[in-house]
Order: sequence, then structure tokens, then C-alpha cells
Amino acid sequence: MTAPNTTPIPELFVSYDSAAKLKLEAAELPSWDLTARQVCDLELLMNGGFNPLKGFLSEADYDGVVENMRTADGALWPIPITLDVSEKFAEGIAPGQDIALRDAEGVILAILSITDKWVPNKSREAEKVFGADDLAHPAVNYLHNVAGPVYLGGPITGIQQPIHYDYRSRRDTPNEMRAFFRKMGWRKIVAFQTRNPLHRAHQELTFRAAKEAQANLLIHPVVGMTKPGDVDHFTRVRCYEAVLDKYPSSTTALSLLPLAMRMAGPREAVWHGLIRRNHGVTHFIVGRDHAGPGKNSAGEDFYGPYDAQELFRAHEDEIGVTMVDFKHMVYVQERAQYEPADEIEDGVTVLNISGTELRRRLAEGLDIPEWFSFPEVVKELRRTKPPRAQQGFTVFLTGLSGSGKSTIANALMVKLMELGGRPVTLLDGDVVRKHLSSELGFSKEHRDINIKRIGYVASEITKNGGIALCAPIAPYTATRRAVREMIEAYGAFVEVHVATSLEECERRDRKGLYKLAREGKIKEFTGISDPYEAPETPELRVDTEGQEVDNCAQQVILKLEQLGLIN
Ligand code: PPS
Repeated sequence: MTAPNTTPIPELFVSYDSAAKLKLEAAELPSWDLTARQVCDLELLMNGGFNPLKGFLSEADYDGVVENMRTADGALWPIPITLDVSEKFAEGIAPGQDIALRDAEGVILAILSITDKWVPNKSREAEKVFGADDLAHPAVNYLHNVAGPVYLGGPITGIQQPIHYDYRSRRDTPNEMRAFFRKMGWRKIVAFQTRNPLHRAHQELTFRAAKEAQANLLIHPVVGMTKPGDVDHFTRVRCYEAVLDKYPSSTTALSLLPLAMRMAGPREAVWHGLIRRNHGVTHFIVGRDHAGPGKNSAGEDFYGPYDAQELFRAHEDEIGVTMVDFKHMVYVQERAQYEPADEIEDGVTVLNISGTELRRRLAEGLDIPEWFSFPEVVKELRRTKPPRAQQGFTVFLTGLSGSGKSTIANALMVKLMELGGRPVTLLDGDVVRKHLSSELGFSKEHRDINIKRIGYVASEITKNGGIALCAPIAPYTATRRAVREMIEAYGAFVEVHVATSLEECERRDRKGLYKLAREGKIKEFTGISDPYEAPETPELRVDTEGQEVDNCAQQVILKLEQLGLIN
């Protein structure tokens, strides 16, 4: 198991000449525009990162993978790699057909020869693969609320790799990685998987792991898709490059992996191992709560802290990569160095800064000591994440028609403009419907499009350091969550439920719409003939009944202060 596999791994690409010809032919085929996650999956399918898979899973392979982590022919594979599509697209497609797979720019990357088309049981997939059908799990949420309802399966003919404009020299296919190890004469390689910036403790533990295994080290961070809310990969790569200088030269390499993570804990660890085997490594570091998704909706961890290590160990031979235990490293003040937590005697002073504490210090612009991280890394993180009071953010007021959202939002806008410092934009429900969504009605589909447009504009405002105030009804929880994820990639999302009761809204009936809705003259009217799913855990809930608008706006201001978003 210790010698690296230096023979090339099979890829799914056709030759350069055939690719040009095939591309012309493929232009005639029905085509599917791949989602960001599908582009990641396709890249690793084509370049052999997902070897032995030869395409998107067929139904029989999918059933096997979901049920017992094996494809129909018995190969170990823990995560379903499926091509999810919309019902509308699926209607016109049948097994036996070829389709072209295009990236976001419309470039044809591959042809899928469809063998299977089916409607999956997503709840079963969630239970078996992720351990619970709980929307608090990011991949389960993706499965139910983002992924299409129909799966297509079949072998892939690769035409070209997805184009990356960033960090090209740091990206390696499995065969490029193998060739690199061969060229360098590296026979044992420990890989370290990460989706976070590296600090001193990580540098120590990876260096120790390599030393103990008498191996070279591959820092192999994920730059495809990670957990919503993670530090963006541009910032992370600049941090990794700074840390690379801290290892003895020519012992360590950095390569970027275009993987779309699922945060599936134990199954994900096995998957990561298989992917690293394909890249030619011999050892893999598996940590406590490897690829953990955080807490479930009951506030408990989805997986036990060592479940990932156990599942990996049980399949170690088949994976073909030796697991290296992650050592929990802590800083011992008296000796001014990092040491494994389980080797430290009583009575010494142990220092530690948790992830939450680090985020707090960054958000508030507080000191981050040198024993914790390298100054170059801290500088990069501060550049990307200035203190919260200087970042952009979104306030998203949701509630019934006539609940007072617009009035509160207008008062809030004036108060924020009085404070100054950041541009404030109001995306009021009515105004948006006039300027951005004039062609839309009030069906679920149209409301979702409307809210996602608002979310997109708000996320751009937030990204660029402004304040977006949104005041649509936004009746659906899943859509509000999608907007939250869009925005939290760039700054805070403060959901405010304007919780005026239906009776009160109807009593006020400021626009006379409730009367018309009751008479059936307006169809699909929220609260009357259409649903409103009240937020369960908004950042703030305000009740306008018996309260001045000014007071409600003041409550939002206090919340923003409490969150450190305004001084
Ligand atoms: S949604 O569901 O978020 O897309 O709705 P939104 O864009 O906020 O638009 C709501 C405003 O449109 C008016 N209106 C209706 N509301 C709900 N249901 C139906 N069928 C409907 N038809 C028209 C209404 O004036 C809403 O304004 P507000 O400011 O919320 O009262």
C-alpha cells in the first residue's frame, strides 16, 4: 500500500483531433447547462479523479451506492455522482439519446450517452448517504431545494476540461500529480484535505504527520464548492501560499482540488481517500469530525467525532491509502510550541482559539496572536474580511402584505443614511415588481424567481460593501434560505420577520387588496388563498400591532448594533 501508483489513471477524454470533430457534432444535440456543482463533478469524472466511475451513475449503480456504498459491479463508492435535471428538460429526453453538457458560458465540455432516466427517492438518499433527512444538512438542503427532480445516468465522452482562469499553475489532474511525484522521486506522500485557511496548528500537525510517516506532504485544499459561508478560495489560496513557505523547501507541495464537497462526514472521508488514491498519494490525514456539516435541526452533531476515522479504517485496504490520525495540536505557553493534546502533562498552560473565537476577533478587528497564526495569513484574512462595521450586509424584512415591511424599511433607510459610511439601497417589494420583475405574477414559481432576483441584487450590494434593505413578502422558507446562502458568502444576512397578524393586516387593508382577495377578484393572495411560511428562527421578529413604526425600526437598529454591523 505504501508505494505510489505511478501508472496513469484512465481518463474519459477523446483525443485532441476527435474532440474538435465531436464538438461540432455535439452542437446539434440537445444540451444541458451544467450547474456549478455538476461542472465540478464532471471535471473529476473526466480527469480520473472519480475513477473507476465512467460517467454519471446509472440507476442500478445509484441504488448500490446509496444502499451500501458500492456500484452494481461491487466497486467501493460512497457518494452518488448523479446528473440532476429539471422535469421540463427530462420530458424531451430518453435513454439511448446523447446530450451535450455545457458550462455556464455555453462551452461544450462532454457528451453524455444516456442509459437511465429516473425519479430518485430523495428522502432515502438523504437518510442513507447523509444519515438524516434533515434540511439543516447543507447537502440534504441542496438535494431537496436546489437539485432537479430527475436523474440522468450514462457514460461520458470528455471533450475538454472546464476552463479555469485562476491559479492555473496550482491545479493538477490525477495524472499530472502522479507525474509530479514520479519526477520528484516522492515514494510516500501524505495528503491533507482542507476547506479552511491553515494556521500554525495545521502547519504543525501536517508537518508531524509527514515526518511520522517518513513521507512528503501534499496540501490538497478543495477549491470547487465547500460549505456555504466558508472563506472564499481566492483568499484561502493566498493564505496557503504563505504557509507553504513555512515548510522545509522541497518536502511539501500545494495543489488545488476542484471538488464539490457534500459535507457527508464518514462517507465523505472514504470518498476523499479514493480521490486521493487516484491522485497517487499513499497516506491521508483524517481528522476529528472530518467533513462534518455542523449541527442538525435538533442542535446535535450529525455524526460522532470519530465516525469518519472508523469508516475509513474499515475500508482502508480497499481505498488503497493509509489513514493517518489527525493529532489535536494545542499551544503550550511555557514551551512556546505546539504539541499533541494527548501528550501534555497536567499543570502547563494550554492556549487555544476556536474557529468561532477567530471569526469574532476578525469581525471585531481584535488582535490575533502570532502563536495562533502567521502574520501573512492574518493579513490576508483581514483584507478579505474587514471588521463587520465596515462590511456590507442585507436586512431582509419578510411578512404579509400590509404588515408594515415597507414602512419599517423606509424608516430604517433614513436612520442608516443618517449614520453614513455605506451606501444604502432599498429593494421594496412593490418597487422591485415595477423595475426588476414587471413580467412576473404570483404563482410559486414566479414568486421564487422574484425573490431570487432580489437576493442576487442584494448579494452584489453586500459584496461591494453596501447595505441592502429588502422588503418583499417572500412567503417560502426554502427560497429565503437560498437567498441567505447567496448573501452570507459576502456578508451578514439579517432576517426580520414583520409578524403582524393576518387579522390586523386585513383590518388595515391599506391598499384595499384583502377585500378584493376575499371577493376572489385577486387570486393567489398571500394569507388568503396562498401560503405564508413564517420564519422559525429569524434574527429578529417585530410586531407592529400597538407599536410605532419608529420603535420597530429602532429595534432593527439595536439588532444591527448587537451584531456589530453598525457602531
Ligand atoms: S413575493 O411573494 O415576495 O414575490 O411578493 P412581493 O414581490 O413582495 O409583492 C407583494 C406586493 O404585491 C401586491 N400583490 C400581492 N401580494 C400577495 N399576493 C398577491 N396575489 C398579490 N397581488 C398583488 C401587494 O401589494 C404586495 O405588496 P406589499 O408591500 O407586501 O403589501
